Amino acid sequence: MTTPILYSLRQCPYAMRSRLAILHAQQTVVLRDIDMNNKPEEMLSISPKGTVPVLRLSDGSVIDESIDVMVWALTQSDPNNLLYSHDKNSLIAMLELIKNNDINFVGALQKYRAASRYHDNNETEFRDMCCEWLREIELRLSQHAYIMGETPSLVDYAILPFIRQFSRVDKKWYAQAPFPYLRSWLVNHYNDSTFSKAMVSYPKWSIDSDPIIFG
Ligand SMILES: N[C@@H](CCC(=O)N[C@@H](CS)C(=O)NCC(=O)O)C(=O)O
Repeated sequence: MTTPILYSLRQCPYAMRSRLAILHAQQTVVLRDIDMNNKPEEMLSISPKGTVPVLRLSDGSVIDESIDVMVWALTQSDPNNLLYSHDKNSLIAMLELIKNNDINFVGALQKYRAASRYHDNNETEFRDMCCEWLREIELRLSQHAYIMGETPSLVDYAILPFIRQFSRVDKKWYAQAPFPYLRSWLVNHYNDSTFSKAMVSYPKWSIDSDPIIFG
């Protein structure tokens, strides 16, 4: 039985969420942190679309959507019940929320980040678009400690890397934004050893690198 291989990128929010799920699921993978300007043939041959994360399982099958990597990992083992298995309808609701995040929030976030980088006049407009989603999350976090309830779920780890990105665009604005529950939720995640483990920096992978066991 060979260990699954995860093609990853430290700062990529999609790769980050997959690493978080792998750690929470107590799975072990061989991690290959890639150079996006020189994507490895080994990865492109199994996933020609060229995005990270890509997970190659021991049976040769390939998972190349971050949310599918998360669900795969937690289906293997879910000691903290991030899939809320006690409630049959939860997974559907969670995937719906994550889809909303990935389409609407991430779209606005990319525009906000670009506007900030190029000192574009539209920065506030795009930030306001992001805030529509953040208000929804803030409301949920004002009712319970995590997005879906009193315990963490798939949604928390799926959207965490994107909220982190948002918080770093304009740190001064974020620090006084009307999202106190969101801020403390984010800080709590930062203080979690699993988050630190997911963010460890590894040398870039090349064909003659020693394998990095992650998990
Ligand atoms: N829908 C994909 C999106 C992944 C994605 O877009 N990852 C970025 C890096 S953060 C990427 O690989 N972009 C391709 C590139 O930069 O060439 C997923 O959820 O896995």
